[in-house]
Amino acid sequence: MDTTIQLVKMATERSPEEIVPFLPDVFQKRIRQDAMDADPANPKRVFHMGSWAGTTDEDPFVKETRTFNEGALIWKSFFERENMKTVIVFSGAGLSADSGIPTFRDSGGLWENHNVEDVAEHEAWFRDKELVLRFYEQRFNGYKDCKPHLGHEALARLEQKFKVVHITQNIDDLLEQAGCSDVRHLHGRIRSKKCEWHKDITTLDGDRKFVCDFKAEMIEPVKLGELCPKCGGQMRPDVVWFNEAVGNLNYDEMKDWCKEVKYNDGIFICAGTSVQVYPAGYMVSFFSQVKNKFIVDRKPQKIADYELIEGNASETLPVLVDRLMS
Ligand code: BJW
Repeated sequence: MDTTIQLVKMATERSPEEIVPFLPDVFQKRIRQDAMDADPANPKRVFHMGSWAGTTDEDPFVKETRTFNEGALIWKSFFERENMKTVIVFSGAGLSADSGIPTFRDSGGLWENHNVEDVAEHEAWFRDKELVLRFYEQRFNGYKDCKPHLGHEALARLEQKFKVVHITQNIDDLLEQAGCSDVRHLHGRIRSKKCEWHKDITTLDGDRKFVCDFKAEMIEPVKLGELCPKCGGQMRPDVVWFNEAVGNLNYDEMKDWCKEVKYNDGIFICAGTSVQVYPAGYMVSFFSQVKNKFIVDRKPQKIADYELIEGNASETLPVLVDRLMS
């Protein structure tokens, strides 16, 4: 297929982020113009948009008007996002507390009734799988009916004005439920399960047994005896325990975000974490070079020159978000 056609076809089918690096300037300019002009109510215009790509007889868009229209709208939002300032929200258990999910280290928190080393350490799994699975069954059932609160909803509202990236230590999906579109889970997700020999698991002793690639959505809590359909290992929750590497923390990406936030007058919000667990905790010192930065917590601790906002996330976040949006 002609390279031009191929590129434009890609532009309708893949995300802009994926293909921008391959697009020559002249193409970007044209797509930008057409995307800005795209009108969902006027397919004729879309047909016209397709026709500029038709440098050969084989114009793919004559048959794909709808796809191209959808593609154009995705590009439109991409270009609009490009001009937005970035907000990075780093969160922990305190963000979900007002939705009824207990934190770890507060009084009444999870670690008051459980020894961390019995249920959330890599070695604990091999000592007593049943105990660990029972702990996560309770957690799964506790999360099942929880709903986002006004703080989560406020964070979702930020996307009307900013490019927002959530980096959360939480394993619940309350941010997604509230409508947040870019959520990275550093410590895994309660609604996912994986094989105990999954290749994502990296331990300090460099054990080479972790080679399987089976993961699935968790509809019911994992039970002892539920085996991996690929290798026969015991299934486990897809979370990160102590002494397992936090594979989802990409330092290069973090450096890029930090630069962008710092030089583009962006914002960093740290919400509801005691900052006691690493490497996640490094985020707070990493972003301390940023000018607009906040710690939102029921008991915020003084770190560098962060502005401290004290109180429950469901009450303080809506106020902070209104302030940032105005
Ligand atoms: C409210 C509120 C309301 C309440 N409104 N606010 C230095 C560097 C690197 C590593 C280490 C290091 N030092 C030690 C380590 C090792 C270790 C570690 O951090 N240990 C610490 C105890 C010191 N880290 C690890 O082992 C990590 N892996 C690793 O380092 O690997 C190295 C490696 C490299 C190469 C090969 C192999 C290995 C893994 C850490 C995994 C953490 N896992 C858990 C469980 C996840 C699954 C699950 O959820 O069950 O993650 S433990 C737990 O702690 C969970 C949380 O995400 C995490 C953080 O807790 P969080 O969110 O901060 O909660 P709390 O309870 O502490 O705080 C709540 C806050 O909310 C408080 O401030 C309240 O005031 C506030 N609050 N109500 C607003 N309504």
